[in-house]
Amino acid sequence: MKRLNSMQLISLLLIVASCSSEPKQQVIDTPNILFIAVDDLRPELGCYGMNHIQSPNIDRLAAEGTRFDRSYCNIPVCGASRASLMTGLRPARNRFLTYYTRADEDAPAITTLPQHFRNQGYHTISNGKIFHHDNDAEQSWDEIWHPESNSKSWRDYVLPENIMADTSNTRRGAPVERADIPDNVYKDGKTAEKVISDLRKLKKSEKPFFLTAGFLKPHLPFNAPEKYWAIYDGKVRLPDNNYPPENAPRESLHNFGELRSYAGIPEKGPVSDEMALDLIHGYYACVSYTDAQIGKILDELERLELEESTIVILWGDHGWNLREHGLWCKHCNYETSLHTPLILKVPGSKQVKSTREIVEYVDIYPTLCELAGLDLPDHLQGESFKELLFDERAQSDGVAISQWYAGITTIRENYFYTEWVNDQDSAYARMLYDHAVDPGENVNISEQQQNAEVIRQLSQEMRKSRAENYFK
Ligand SMILES: [Ca+2]
Repeated sequence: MKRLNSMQLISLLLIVASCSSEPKQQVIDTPNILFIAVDDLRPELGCYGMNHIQSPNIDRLAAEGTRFDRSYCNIPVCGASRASLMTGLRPARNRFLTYYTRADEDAPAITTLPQHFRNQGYHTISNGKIFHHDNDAEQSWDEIWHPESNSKSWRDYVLPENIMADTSNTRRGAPVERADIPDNVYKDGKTAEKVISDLRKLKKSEKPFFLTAGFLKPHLPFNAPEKYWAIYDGKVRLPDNNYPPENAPRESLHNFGELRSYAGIPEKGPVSDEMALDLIHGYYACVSYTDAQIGKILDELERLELEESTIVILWGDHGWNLREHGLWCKHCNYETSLHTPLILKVPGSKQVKSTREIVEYVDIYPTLCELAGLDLPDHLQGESFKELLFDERAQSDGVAISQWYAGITTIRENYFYTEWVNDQDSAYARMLYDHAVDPGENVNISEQQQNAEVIRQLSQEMRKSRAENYFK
């Protein structure tokens, strides 16, 4: 694979050189990696057919690479999803369950994705939120950098009233902030500038790089500069399904505690329509703000002529509920929490534009290794989906398994099946949705007799996937 990549790169560079009197890119035999992680970004983007969202830069990347239409995180919470993706290990009964999980505590002997590249001679840089804030796996990196906050907490407010109200983790400032400030005042603007300066530095280096950009928005609080809010003034709509699915098990729903800690959100009960519109507006503003920062980095990659030697991957760590099922935040087994944007662009190759094959986040580690011609560490539990990038007829194994505590979701074809299991591995609640007829997951059909065989198969699939080490 390494040789093939080199050949492809060299061929491309010869073509580029023949078209120009100036020497272009230094020929390298190992592609760089630009690894863009976006916090809480669901696939509500222009390139996913959502024309009400302004995301021209992510759309451009998607147009040049492969867009994955059925990509799923393995666990819908920031720290655990990242720990799983970065180690290539699935969450299990006692692994990667919570917000606080440290990758290096849970799996001390595991070589992380960037660490593996580092061991092969790559220069690795962590910028912003890649692992979970300070819960980083330090052995992975040559350099670690985090942007400074404008306020006392990580929530990075700039308006005095929000800074005043944000006194502790249980008494936070407003869930949204609309401030007429330049992009680089908030953390993500600073991150874009840092990554750009890294690109300039790395351009001069002999070593290949694994450079990351970990953007914090659209994570709460939805703080974005005024101009990104203005895009959506008067254009935000509420979702149709502001109610729990028919026959939904109570285990599938939660009280969106993450949102309730913000000022102005009621301690219990639903969020008002007015507040819901403001929250959705803020989320969209943050998506467009982050998209603009990504654009600055992609522009610099092109300007430095590093595009021809750099693989670009963009992913969101999990989905988000914007009032679907009456829910907010992630932390559940509905598709809104599990479905993620994933885009991969490989230089020097004609790529498949998009694929509806099912992939999951444990597959990213082996895929990047294969694309860079690196060996696959023995511990990996996912499968490379490299073939999907170049062959329209290629297929994945067709299954994704995601977990939120005791609830385990098996995704196959049009079925989304969740089973809640106890310590004896016996199910005490379940739900099944058929996206062929119910893409919004509004009617749980797990107790309908005609679905018994489908459930038996999906349940078996789930147990097969976990057999390796789930109960350890
Ligand atoms: Ca997150």
